[in-house]
Amino acid sequence: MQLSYKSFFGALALSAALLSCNNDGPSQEAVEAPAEPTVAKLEGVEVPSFDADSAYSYVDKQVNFGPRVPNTPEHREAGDYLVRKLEEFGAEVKVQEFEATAFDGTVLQLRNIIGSYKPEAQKRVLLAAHWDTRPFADKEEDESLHNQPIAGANDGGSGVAVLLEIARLINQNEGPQVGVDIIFFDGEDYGEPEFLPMEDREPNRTYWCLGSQYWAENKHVPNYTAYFGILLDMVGAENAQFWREGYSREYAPSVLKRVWAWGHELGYSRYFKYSNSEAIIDDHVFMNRAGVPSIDIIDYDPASDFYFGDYHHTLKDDMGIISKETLKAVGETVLHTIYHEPGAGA
Ligand code: AHN
Ligand code: ZN
Repeated sequence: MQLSYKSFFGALALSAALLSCNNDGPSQEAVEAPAEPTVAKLEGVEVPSFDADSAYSYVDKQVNFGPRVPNTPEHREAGDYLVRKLEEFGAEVKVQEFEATAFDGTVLQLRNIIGSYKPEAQKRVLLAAHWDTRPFADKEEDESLHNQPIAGANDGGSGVAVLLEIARLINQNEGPQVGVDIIFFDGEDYGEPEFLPMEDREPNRTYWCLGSQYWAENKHVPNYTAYFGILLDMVGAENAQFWREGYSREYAPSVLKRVWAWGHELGYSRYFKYSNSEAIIDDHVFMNRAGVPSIDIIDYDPASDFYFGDYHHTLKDDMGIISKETLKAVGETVLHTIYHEPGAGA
């Protein structure tokens, strides 16, 4: 019997979902930091400097719309704003509108929002983040709060904000040699709430990452591919910890190496840790499934009591936990990685 690529991937994905969401399973593994992480620099390239105040203002703007929960006016308005910003920043914008069915049968009206730079360039990099926010504060201790939606300043807001700032900079300066696609995925955070009993869950499928699952099956450009992908998820909390996540190590080890080397080169080793964490179900799983070797920069620390930060999926995830320094560490690291990537002719 032949095990198809997809069912193999699906099985992998699901076992990891169970592990990571329940915060158990094998967790930490220290790895040696390379003596000197080496970065490959392109001569004569000027990397624009990341403006952390600007990025912070984009988090604040999103939070001010209210929770970006699918099928609400706040979600629609925030999505319209993201389309306008990418247009204002000179990207070629495409919007994928689609419906997806949630774990509880609700039909969600979703939009993936895609902005492209140098759409004609053969060699491309894909940068992504999810823009929706979680409908439930299901990790609050107080059960009466479980059905409240979260502000999602970090979970949702931060990744989008860093990418908007990168879009602004690409537009205002000479862009990188490679083409760049920025995708804001919808419906990432509509996975089953923690309080939903196991027997009420459908095995063998994931209700997380609905937008990236749709995109993997319906690319915005036929036969689209990219040289590599970077997913930003929860990249704005004070004292964020980015470990080398399992799928990233498995499917995109060289990308991980380059990004971490830039993080260290730029002085951000307190965020980019040379430690391995287990695999986590996130949009990069479907970016990889779509053929783009992709990593996840995600705030996840198996050495802490919470694994994800203590704000995760609680009402604490608001502007109070956002740090300009963290946004800058991630923004600068990603900018250097893409600006020092040679174009197709090089
Ligand atoms: C799971 O908890 C299975 N995945 C985490 C992906 C996620 C949720 N990222 C942000 N919110
Ligand atoms: Zn979340």
